[in-house]
This record gives sequence, structure tokens and C-alpha cells, in this order.
Amino acid sequence: MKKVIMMTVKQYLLDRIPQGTLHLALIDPDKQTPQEAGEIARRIKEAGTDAIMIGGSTGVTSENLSATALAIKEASGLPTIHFPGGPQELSADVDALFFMSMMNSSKMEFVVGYQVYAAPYVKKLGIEPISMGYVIVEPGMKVGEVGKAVPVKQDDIDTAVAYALTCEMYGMSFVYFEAGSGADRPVPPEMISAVKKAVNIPVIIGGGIRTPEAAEAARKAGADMIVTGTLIEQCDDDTKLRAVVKAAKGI
Ligand code: 1GP
Repeated sequence: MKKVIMMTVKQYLLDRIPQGTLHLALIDPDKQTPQEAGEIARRIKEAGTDAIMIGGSTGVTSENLSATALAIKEASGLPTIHFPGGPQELSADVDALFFMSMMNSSKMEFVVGYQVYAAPYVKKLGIEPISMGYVIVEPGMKVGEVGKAVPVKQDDIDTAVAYALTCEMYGMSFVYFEAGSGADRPVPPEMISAVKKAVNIPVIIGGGIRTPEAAEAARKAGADMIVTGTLIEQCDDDTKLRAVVKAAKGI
């Protein structure tokens, strides 16, 4: 029998990055029904998004994660990536998982403990792990609080660069600088460009990006992928959604 080789989600992302910045939409499975999540994914796909991240800091279960992933795939056909809040939630219905370490957590569990707990299940379920270093930047919001992070200060470029280099030297596939969902100040463009200059691994930026101006600033500073969550959950104006996604992608 002929072996069917399917492209991994990681390869899908890596193949697209050279063509320009990607936009990833974050959907929290605890915030709406799977059917509503599917509808959001369909609209955001029309706007031009490249993939859907599924996750949240609280209230995510394997059940709502699975149901949401299936509804999103059915409605949009886009790749889904689990963005885990902890090891209690796992699903084989998501295409891939950000196998991530919160690099600047003060709690060992978030740096490596939960990963050790989850790894055998990830293997058993056959989920594609995409290694990622996750760095919390001020203000850090809920995820910074839950993860007991020591956030990188907005003007502390050297520390941000040191974290990015550490992720690269560890062999992680991506590094994600996160200001926190709903942040009033996104990751500053000066920090993004310094990090981008320092490492070769793709740089993901998220937290507090909800205007075309903020998305454009992150893209121009060198972000390889831009994540928006709150905007997608709250915005029922497709024209605005499209404007932010286009500004993120530069199209
Ligand atoms: C959170 O970076 C993401 O993990 C998205 O943040 O909800 O502010 O877009 P927003």
C-alpha cells in the first residue's frame, strides 16, 4: 500500500513564513459553543487568517477542546493548534499542539513539570508537538498571573533577546513573546526588532493587538506570526477583522 505522507502543521507554518507575516487567530473553547467557534473560524478565514490556535487560561477541558477543534475544522478547513493552559486538557482532534515552556515562570511546573506529565500522553495520542518557548512580557495579564511569570519589562530589550537566544539554543522551533490577552500595551516594536535580529527561529507576537496600526507595527518590526484573540471574540464587524488581518499580513 502506498504510504500517504501528510504535511505537518509546523511545516505548513514554516513554508508560509517566507512569503510574509502570518496571522493566527486564538479562540478560547470556554467562551462560546463549538458551533459559534466554527462560525468565528469561518469568518476569520475569509479575512485571510492562516491557522487557528485553540486555548485559554481557565475553563478548558479535553471535551470542549475536542468539540471546538472539530467544529473549527469542519467550518473553516484551517489547521488547528492547541495552545495549552495546563496538562489537564489534551485532544487528538486538534491538528498540533504548541509543546511549550513558559521560560520566565517562577514555578518549575510551567517551565518543565507539566510538559513531563503530558509528554507520554501526547505521544500515545499521536498529537504533533511543535516546540515553542513562551516568554511573558509586561503587563502579562491573566496568563502571567496564572503562570507565576516574572514578566520581561517593556523596555528591557536585553532580557528579551537573552530569552529568545535561550529558546533558539535549546532547539525550540518558535519563540512567542506574549503581553497577555487584553493587554493595554502590546509587545513594543523595538523589542520585536531586536529579538528578530538576534535569532533565526520564527518569532510569534501576541497580546493586546486589536487595531490595524498595532498589527502593522508588529509586522514591520519583524514578527513572523501575529496572534489576535480578544478582537476575534468581540468583533462582529467583518470589515474591521479584515483590516487587522491584512495589516498583520501586509496584504
Ligand atoms: C493571548 O496573545 C494572545 O495569548 C492574544 O491576545 O486576546 O489580546 O489578542 P489578545
